[in-house]
Amino acid sequence: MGYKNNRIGYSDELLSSRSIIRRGNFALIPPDGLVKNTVPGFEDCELSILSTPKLGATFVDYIVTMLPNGRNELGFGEEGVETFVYVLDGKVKISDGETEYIHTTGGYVYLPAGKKMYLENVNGANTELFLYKKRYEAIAGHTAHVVSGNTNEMAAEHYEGMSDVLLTDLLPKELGFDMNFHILSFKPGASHGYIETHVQEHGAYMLSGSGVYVLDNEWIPIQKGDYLFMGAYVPQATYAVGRDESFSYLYSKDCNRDAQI
Ligand code: UGY
Ligand code: MN
Repeated sequence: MGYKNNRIGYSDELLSSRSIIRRGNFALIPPDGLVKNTVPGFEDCELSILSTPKLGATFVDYIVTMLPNGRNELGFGEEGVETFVYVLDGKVKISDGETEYIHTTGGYVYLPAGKKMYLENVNGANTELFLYKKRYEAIAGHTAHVVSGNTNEMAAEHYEGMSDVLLTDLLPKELGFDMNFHILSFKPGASHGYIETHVQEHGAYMLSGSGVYVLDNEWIPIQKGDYLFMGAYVPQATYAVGRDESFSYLYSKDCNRDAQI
């Protein structure tokens, strides 16, 4: 199995953890508790599974370190499942079996249900990825399509009228898409304008800086490299802390679909 942080043997300190798991509600998963999982198809990759339906999510998130020869030639995804990859650090070749995309840090690809994602590390060193999959919820008259881009080349907009909070939408605002990925970036001292309570779920990976997050009225310190699951309706907001670096995170959000009854 092995730990993601590659530590072995006894700790000199008392055992402790910042992890908080409230199944169906929210979870904070810092890197130190993560183990490496073997997933068929991922060769020379150190992969940890984050959110799953067992935690209360309707999607699955992963953090993946591709070693220099890392690859997935079998194809990530399955019938009826959409996939998304974001390059946290490094360089990777991504293919849907027809078209190839080379992406460096900040690059991403969304593949609609029906296409498998093939991956190859072309960095000559490790490459770090964030991966996502979800069962696609189709609606009549609309479809999703392949999207490829790099967030470093995209314009961010002021979030809810606040100039020190920036929002980037990674996928188009089209009804064919049943989810979107976003990056929210808070300058130190910035915050949400209010505590949100909504039906949509989030899986969020902290890209930079640090903050204090309120989840279901618990105030939780959080920093780069941590992962959050926010379940439906969990009250949520953050204050960014620190001096210079913005507190930024990549997150998924379901959208464009009515609630089931
Ligand atoms: O889009 C969102 O719901 C976002 N503002 N949520 C969050 O940052 N927790
Ligand atoms: Mn939200």
